[in-house]
Amino acid sequence: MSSWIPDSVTELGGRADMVQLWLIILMVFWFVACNGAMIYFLMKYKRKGPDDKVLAVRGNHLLEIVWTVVPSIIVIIIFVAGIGVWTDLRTPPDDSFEIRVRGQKWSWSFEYIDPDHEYGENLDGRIVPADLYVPVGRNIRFNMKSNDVLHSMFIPEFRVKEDVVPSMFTHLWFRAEVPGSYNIFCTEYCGDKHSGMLGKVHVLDEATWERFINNEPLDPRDRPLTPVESGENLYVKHNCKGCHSVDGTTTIGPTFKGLMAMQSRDFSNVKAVDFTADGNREAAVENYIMQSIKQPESQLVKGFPAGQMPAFEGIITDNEIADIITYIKSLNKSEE
Ligand code: HEC
Ligand SMILES: [Cu+2]
Repeated sequence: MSSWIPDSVTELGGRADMVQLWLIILMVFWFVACNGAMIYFLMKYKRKGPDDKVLAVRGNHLLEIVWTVVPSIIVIIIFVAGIGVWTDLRTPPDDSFEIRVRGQKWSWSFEYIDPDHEYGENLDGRIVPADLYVPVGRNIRFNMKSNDVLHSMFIPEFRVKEDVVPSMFTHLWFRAEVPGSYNIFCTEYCGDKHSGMLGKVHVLDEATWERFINNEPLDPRDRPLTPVESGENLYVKHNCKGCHSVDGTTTIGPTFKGLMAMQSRDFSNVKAVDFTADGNREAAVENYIMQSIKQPESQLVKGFPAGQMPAFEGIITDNEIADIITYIKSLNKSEE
């Protein structure tokens, strides 16, 4: 079953595939059998002429019983096989490791919940955007919620899919048996950049997982990112890119180009920051950007509607915001 759908890398996914495969085999068998018999009888009992008398059959109890009992048994077998996989899919094992998932326009973020410090002091509360890292062979439970509209979490290789809705937690769980990187899709149309709401689950072997929890580069040959690189990385992973260009074009939000110099945008709405004050204007703009990322509604740029940009308070750390600002500054530098 590998050529036309992605390989399953979970045990449950393999079982779901088997149920699906047998359903398809049964459907094809009965389709051919019923239609074949029908076509055969159509030809065999075609009326030969006006004198050809039709055979009058009044009923056959044996036949009635057979074609009631046999399909009933088949349907019961399908039900038992299906409900078994379904129940297991819906029931996370007790020892599952919890990860909080937040969906918002148009990105995913993941927060590790490790209150007992099973993985050391470093992991509890860590938030990563777009790319989720998990250890191989571990039961993982997603606790999911949307910050805005309806989304849906779909990981084809794990055979799991579940809606992500505002004001309600939904769940799914999986245990990936094969290290590798697997796609995450949003499968609930959620606006303009819905198709760009992508992510990956990276299933790590033990050694790589150790490096991840200790905040080391996953590949020992990699050097740590510079602040500008880290800022650009965050810009892509949180999908700021979906709404903010860096080349001067206005898309859903204002472009980041010229932001430090406060070019080509109308700040007359923004009361919280006094950009005209003498002294450190750079610091004023830095604080304005930080506030705009945490609480966009608090200071809307003129000409853009409220309710577009999601609030990143609690999702992006101050340190990461500093990297994003360094990245925005680097854009303006290359212009000069
Ligand atoms: C869904 C679209 C969307 C996403 C995603 C988004 N923004 Fe925005 N952003 C907007 C809109 C629309 C505005 C203008 C209205 C406002 O000020 O909130 C804006 C305004 C801003 C501003 C003020 C810009 C200015 O010119 O004064 C900053 C800074 C900003 N966003 C940073 C970010 C960063 C950083 C990210 C990613 C972590 C991000 N945005 C993700 C839509 C978005
Ligand atoms: Cu979505």
